[in-house]
Amino acid sequence: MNNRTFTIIKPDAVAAGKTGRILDMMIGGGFTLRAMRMTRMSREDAEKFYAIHRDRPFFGELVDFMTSGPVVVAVLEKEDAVKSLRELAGNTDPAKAAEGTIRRLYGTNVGCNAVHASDSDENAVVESGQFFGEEMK
Ligand code: DAT
Ligand code: MG
Repeated sequence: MNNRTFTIIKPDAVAAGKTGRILDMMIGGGFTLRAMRMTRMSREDAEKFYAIHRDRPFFGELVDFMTSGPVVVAVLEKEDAVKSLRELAGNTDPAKAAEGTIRRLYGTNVGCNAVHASDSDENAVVESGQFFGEEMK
């Protein structure tokens, strides 16, 4: 169960026309797409997705941002997928992310940072389930 992760190409990157380049980096990095679609998150979707952060001072901004435009949600497969995608995504703050990472290349700031990448196998399953439900069973 360590071969799948979940990603969101966030509204800043989609609006900037970076969807193709980001998917190319993921596929070029050895990931296989198992499910993918473009959607617009409702406030309910975003609040549920980021529920763990609901008491943080940036929660309202985070929900505003994630619902501000279309996103691309996808399930990716690769050996050690969670760790591998976190590395490819880079630090939460694009200014601190390593050269060549997605967030360094395409992130705007710590709040608007181009992509989400699940942080554990358990969360990858929960997050994939929120958007793809039965398809992933
Ligand atoms: P990550 O997305 O790297 O797992 P996280 O789980 O700490 O980071 O935070 C989730 C998202 O919340 C993050 O991608 C962007 C936003 N966020 C985190 N820290 C923030 C901050 N200090 N100010 C504004 N937004 C922040
Ligand atoms: Mg996180």
